[in-house]
Amino acid sequence: MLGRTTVTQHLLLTQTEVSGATGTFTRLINELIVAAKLISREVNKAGLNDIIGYAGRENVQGEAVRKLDDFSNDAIIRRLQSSGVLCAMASEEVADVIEIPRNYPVGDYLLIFDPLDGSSNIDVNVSVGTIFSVLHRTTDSCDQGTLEDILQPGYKQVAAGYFVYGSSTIMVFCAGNGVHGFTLDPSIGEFLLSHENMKIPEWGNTFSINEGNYYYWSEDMRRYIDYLKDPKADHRGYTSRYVGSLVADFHRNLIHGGIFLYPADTKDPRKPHGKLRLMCEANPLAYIVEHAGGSASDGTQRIMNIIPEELHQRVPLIIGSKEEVRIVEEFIQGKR
Ligand code: AHM
Ligand code: MG
Repeated sequence: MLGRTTVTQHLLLTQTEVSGATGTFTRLINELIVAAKLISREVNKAGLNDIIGYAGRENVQGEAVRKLDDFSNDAIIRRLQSSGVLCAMASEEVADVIEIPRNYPVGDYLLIFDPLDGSSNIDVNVSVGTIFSVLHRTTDSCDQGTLEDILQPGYKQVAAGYFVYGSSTIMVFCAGNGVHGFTLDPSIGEFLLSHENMKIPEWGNTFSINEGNYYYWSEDMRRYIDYLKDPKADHRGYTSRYVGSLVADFHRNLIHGGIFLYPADTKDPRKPHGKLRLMCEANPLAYIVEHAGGSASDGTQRIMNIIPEELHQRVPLIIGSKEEVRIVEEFIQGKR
């Protein structure tokens, strides 16, 4: 415990390995960490203050916004907008690109985030989280970033990660040199290195999907889930786990192996590609899982190869252990 590396030490150490590093990126991540500590604090005392429940409006996607969604969104925007390292941000909760106010300096990075993933779970003490993606601007300018800067495919991300506000608060992060996990020690307010160089097992026996949507899936998806549950099938048996918070389901599978799926369904004609969002949910987790040795697909292609067309684009997400993702793709592509 006494000798554990803090996240700041870790960032500074890895920064010295990058030639030409200026410390700007470290500043970005440090501000994000401060925002996450503020969110973690609010989540931890959610039953005690008047922050549980709805804010009384809907977001751009027609979903009811909760007070903690608003708090988390504001915490990230306010910490980061004055950091001088970003030229724009985008949030699941905000319709358009979030500009940097004119009185603050502008930098070269872009931050895309889901401020409080799984927030419908907050009233019942189930884990929620923050997901983030970092890009470098494509337009050559010292002015505000644009939608064009934001709409980059996932393989262009320079870093990504998430925080889970669960039984402990953990940050999992990758900037291209391994996936590392840091657990918040609340008594000293520091994230300490707890999971170095994380690797997802190549196989796993956990599947994670909302089976309530079974009759709205494609025939191939139903066949796949039937296969997982078939005691006579040629596998070692699967178990089902579904928290309903993507970050928590993903984090469990990252550690133990397995697969998470949110496929396309016909339940809501406004969401033909499933529920999850490419830019602020699928891409950052795809970046993490690939760097940990797993994979992420929409069933026919790598998530990080998808060229985004709009900010709040949704995408079917199949993510986890490499072999498990491969089997789903075989079902979807008619090879099984
Ligand atoms: P949110 O970002 O608004 O919280 O929505 C995304 C969440 C994911 O965390 C989770 O995997 C999914 O929605 C659960 O959806 P469903 O209730 O349809 O299974
Ligand atoms: Mg979410």
